[in-house]
Amino acid sequence: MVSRISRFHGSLVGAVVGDCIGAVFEEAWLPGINIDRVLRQVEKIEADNVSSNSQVISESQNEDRQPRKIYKFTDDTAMARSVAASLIEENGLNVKDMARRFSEEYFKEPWRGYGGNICLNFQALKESNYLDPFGPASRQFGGHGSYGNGGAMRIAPAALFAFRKQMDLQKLRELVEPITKLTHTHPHAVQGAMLESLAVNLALKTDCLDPDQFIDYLCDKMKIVEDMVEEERRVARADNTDSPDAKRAKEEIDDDKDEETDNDKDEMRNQLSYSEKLEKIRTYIKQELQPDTKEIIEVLGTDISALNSVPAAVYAFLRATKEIKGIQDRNPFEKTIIYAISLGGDTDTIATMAGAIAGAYYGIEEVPKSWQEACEGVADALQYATRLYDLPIEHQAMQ
Ligand code: R7I
Ligand code: MG
Ligand code: MG
Ligand code: MG
Repeated sequence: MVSRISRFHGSLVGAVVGDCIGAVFEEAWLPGINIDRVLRQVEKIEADNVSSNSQVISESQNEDRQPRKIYKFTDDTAMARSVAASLIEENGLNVKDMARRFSEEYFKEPWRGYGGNICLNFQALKESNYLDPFGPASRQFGGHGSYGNGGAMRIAPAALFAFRKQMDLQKLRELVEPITKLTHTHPHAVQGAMLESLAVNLALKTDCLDPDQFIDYLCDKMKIVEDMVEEERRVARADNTDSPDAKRAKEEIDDDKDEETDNDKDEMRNQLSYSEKLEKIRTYIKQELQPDTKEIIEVLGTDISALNSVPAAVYAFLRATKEIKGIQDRNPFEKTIIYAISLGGDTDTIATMAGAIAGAYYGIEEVPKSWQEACEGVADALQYATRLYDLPIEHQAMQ
């Protein structure tokens, strides 16, 4: 059986290698990538070759070997590291500390490939000296907040923390929701971070994976989460409409209103919810023949929004338990990452989320050493995982 510490290491390192390797393809924003092409990239990493490559921005020297390429992590890992560091240092959630870490990290290395609008958020947080850590995010995009996947992509350390503290669904939500709302207040972003954290948390405690049971659990929990998030939003709207703060915020939002286009509204109306997408995944994994990439892109989505990327990451993890042509000789962790990237679109983020789930189930032993050596930030991820694992257990209500 895979030890728990190996799973902690596997999850955070899995997230890092998914980000670093996925980032090679992110900018191309391809609608699906031939699996052989992804495989060739992975083989290149494994062969440790020295040819020039635009993703390579630093080199490290091995004693007898030629200079080795290091694949840089992106914003996904940069933000996950802040989540981990804050939870560890505070032994709990301190939103101002976390907001400060996000923002300082961004201003230190703004070139990590951050989402287009999140940067304004960091600027506003810094200017207000983090006095209102949720304010700037809540005023973005006409007041409904970003629906980007930036909340879900960084949440794995919180899932490990929640596992250590034996949190139930309610406690998990009290942790994940504020972490997400520091930058993303849209319900889809919050629900997406919940789905990713539930999947990592479940993978950590699953000893013998049954894809049907795995998806059943997530489906049940996400139905509850969707109801809770919607209800809270409805109550907040009803409570807030008359307060002076709300009036001031509304003025700022109105200035911003043109950001929410009719296109956005149309898109929202046509989308399946998370639990509906999980139902689709349930159907897929029961089938003999798995759907092709085109169908996954159309039904689950592979873009920058949380709703159109977190389900694809969950599916990649489950898909890797089945035959995938061209990569059958690879272990299931490797299959998860290669398949996740082959879906195209937001490759670093889908691969980081899938990697966090797969690593939490298969453990660090299944993450190839050559990948670990080639990706920046692996040593830190191992340390963060150890420190999360070593946090004191506090008994909270178990389900
Ligand atoms: O979500 P976020 O942190 O971006 C994460 C992505 C990952 O792929 C990373 O790897 C990195 O490449 O970026 O950043 P946000 O700026 O909050 O959201 C990302 C983008 O989603 C925005 O720049 C918008 O283009 C789009 N977006 C929206 N567009 C219209 N209406 C997010 N929310 C909205 C919206 O409400
Ligand atoms: Mg990124
Ligand atoms: Mg990007
Ligand atoms: Mg991305």
